[in-house]
Amino acid sequence: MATPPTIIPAFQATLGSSSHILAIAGAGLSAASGIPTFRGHGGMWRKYDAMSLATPEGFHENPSLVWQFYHYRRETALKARFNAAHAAIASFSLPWIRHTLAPGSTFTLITQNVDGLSARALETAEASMTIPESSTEDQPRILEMHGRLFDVLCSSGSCQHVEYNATSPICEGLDGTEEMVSGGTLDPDIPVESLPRCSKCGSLARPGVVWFGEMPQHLDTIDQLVKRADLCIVIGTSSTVYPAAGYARKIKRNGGKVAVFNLERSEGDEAADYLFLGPCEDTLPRALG
Ligand code: BJW
Ligand code: ZN
Repeated sequence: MATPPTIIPAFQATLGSSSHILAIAGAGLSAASGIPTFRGHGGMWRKYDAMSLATPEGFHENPSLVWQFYHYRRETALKARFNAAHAAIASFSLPWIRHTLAPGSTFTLITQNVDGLSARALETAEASMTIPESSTEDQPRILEMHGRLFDVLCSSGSCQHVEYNATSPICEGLDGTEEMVSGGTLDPDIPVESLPRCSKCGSLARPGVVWFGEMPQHLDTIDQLVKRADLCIVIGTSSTVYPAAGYARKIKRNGGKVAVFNLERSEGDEAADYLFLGPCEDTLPRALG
């Protein structure tokens, strides 16, 4: 396939004439923050079995393995800092900044990432500026469609209590086991009594992330936003996991434009009008700046 253009002024002209902009992000957005991706070089699914660690069946089979993996991911995310790409998106989320490039436009970031770094970048951007009184918006700035590492969910069907818990370590039974995981070994034998428990009913808790075969979050809102979007910015995702992988093509079919920011060629290129190859922490701040 021919390479779509990589011309920042042409992309910015499209930004300038867009009314409803969506960004769809994946693990590549957080790569520069030291969070491993899933499928590429050094990807987690090359080292660990996705079906054992990221499915409800895997959790049912061996919650010890799954909790260790997610404890390691929580500890890594807690130590990480958001990078220049998160910061560029966060600034662009603020209407009074975005409207200098894309007057009158709306914007939402739909992220598949569960590390919370985009939300942290947005909080920082919002806190660093005085918000003009006229800046009320009726649509969310971020939707974390695959959940959040720091949400802890009761696994009992009759309770379903969810709470935000960023404690480190989340429980004594997992303390220090992150060292084993980073070395590539998982301990299948931590007793369930020593794993995180629901603070309401005492049942075994699970990570509040969306596993294969589960329904992603905010789908109704996302479907509405995808229907009306006229520009889709695809950032650091292999575009292989659905439904997220289908959004750019839907927007393109509705007459919208697509810009892809990725280290390398990906499935998302199929729909691309613009393709910015390279680390998004370099390309995105230039394109949105
Ligand atoms: C850089 C970079 C840098 C690196 N700068 N770029 C056939 C057809 C359609 C669907 C299915 C199907 N068969 C099965 C399904 C369903 C399944 C699915 O899509 N499977 C595929 C594998 C085929 N999907 C589901 O089960 C989903 N639910 C669902 O479909 O419900 C039913 C339904 C929904 C809607 C309508 C109707 C019905 C749920 C999917 C849940 C995915 N869960 C995970 C784990 C989350 C928790 C956790 O984090 O542990 O989500 S799996 C993993 O993959 C994680 C990610 O969010 C997701 C996507 O990965 P991502 O982000 O794209 O990462 P990578 O590693 O793949 O790519 C990184 C990219 O970055 C690369 O391209 C690099 O080049 C690039 N990069 N550094 C720029 N510095
Ligand atoms: Zn409970």
